[in-house]
Amino acid sequence: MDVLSTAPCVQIRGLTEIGSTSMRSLSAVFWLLLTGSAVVWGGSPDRPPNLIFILADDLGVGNVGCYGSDRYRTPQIDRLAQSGLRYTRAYTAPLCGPSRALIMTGRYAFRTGATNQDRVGQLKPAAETMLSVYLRQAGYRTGAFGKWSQFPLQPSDWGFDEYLRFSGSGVYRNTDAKGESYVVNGESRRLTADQYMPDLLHERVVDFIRRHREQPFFVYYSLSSVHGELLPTPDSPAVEPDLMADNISYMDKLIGKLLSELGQQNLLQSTLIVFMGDNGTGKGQADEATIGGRRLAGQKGTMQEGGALVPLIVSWPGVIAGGGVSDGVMDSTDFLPTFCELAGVTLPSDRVIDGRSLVAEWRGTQAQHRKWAFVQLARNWYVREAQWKLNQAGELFDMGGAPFAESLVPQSADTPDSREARQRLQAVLDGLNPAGGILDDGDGSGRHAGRKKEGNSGD
Ligand SMILES: [Ca+2]
Repeated sequence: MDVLSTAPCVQIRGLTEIGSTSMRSLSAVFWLLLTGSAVVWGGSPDRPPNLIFILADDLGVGNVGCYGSDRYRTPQIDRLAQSGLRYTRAYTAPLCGPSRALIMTGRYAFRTGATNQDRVGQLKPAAETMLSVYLRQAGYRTGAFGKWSQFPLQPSDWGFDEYLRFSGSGVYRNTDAKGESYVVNGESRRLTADQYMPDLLHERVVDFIRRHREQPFFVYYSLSSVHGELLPTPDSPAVEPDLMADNISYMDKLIGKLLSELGQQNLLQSTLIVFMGDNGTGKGQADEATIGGRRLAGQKGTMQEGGALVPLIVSWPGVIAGGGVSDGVMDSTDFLPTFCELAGVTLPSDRVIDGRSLVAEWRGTQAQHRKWAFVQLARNWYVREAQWKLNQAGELFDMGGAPFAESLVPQSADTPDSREARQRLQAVLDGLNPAGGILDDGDGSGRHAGRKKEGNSGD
């Protein structure tokens, strides 16, 4: 089905997309004629959706309004959720680099070696293929904007046509040493005193979309927000700013501006938007990221729920029904096969892709696309079902109290249900066999490879 020409006009809480479907269909035909081949659509005569992947940094579920945050307000992200589907059991790795490697390769860390931050920096394009490469092969224009750490090389070495990247994490102003310069398509530029990196990123993303709106595009929009060190935003009060709340609000405002831009460009129906956090709330912020007065168990960098559970919202009006909440387990390796299916790309047969496509679930032809997620950092891992979690040491946890509590179930206290869960999840781990893959060589923190903690891998 060509969503461009047949999707109904929809209203997203104040964001009206005025249908000009015939014009867009003509544009698609024109593009096909221009290129002379349907291969730009991934072998399909229908234009695949634009893909905008917004990745917030260190933003946990307790920082997002529609997840029940007590303290933080995110009206624009909430509006995005109302227009699409919000996942309550989305899992990724509990640290930036390993999490991003899962998203971009669709493969677990014990296969790629991306078990800690340093190891992510050792990934090689000759060995691993990023989502951007597959999408470019299918005719997408690909752009990466924002944080590129902890990946090595430049986005252009990994399949991105265009990029703006800064160094490290959490760059906002040039007052930060790592914020003095940034790189645009290989050219280093100075961040000036009047420039604010989140605004700069927004402008680059909008510019990219405007220039490539006549063909399918993939935007990897990798935010500074809300990784530390946090600074006052342009909207912060001069006196006693609440840095976390202010930065969340500013990020939220920019997402609202992006949605408005897409609405003005008549691109909402033809664009799949993903909003996700790359890992749970950081340690310094986790006590305040409560939901219903309760703190999550664990935080960024831990193997408890607050490490790997992240906010995830997908919006694609006309395909994904609005206002949905999914309690199905979702794993961040799933984006690669999902996006490849949408682009018409056949997955490679020379390697294991761990992710499973979400497309049938989104189209309503399948209830849930998977029963468990796998989470790894360094030499620790677990497999997580909706109600249970089993780790590398064979410890089973009853997750009925998640995300606030997880209860160890000693084997001696097994019920018939827990005994079955133990066997079922152990069979999953046996099948994956993480210990038989690339073993972590680091200090166990998930940050460093083969050396002590006093390195400079960032987080
Ligand atoms: Ca992060």
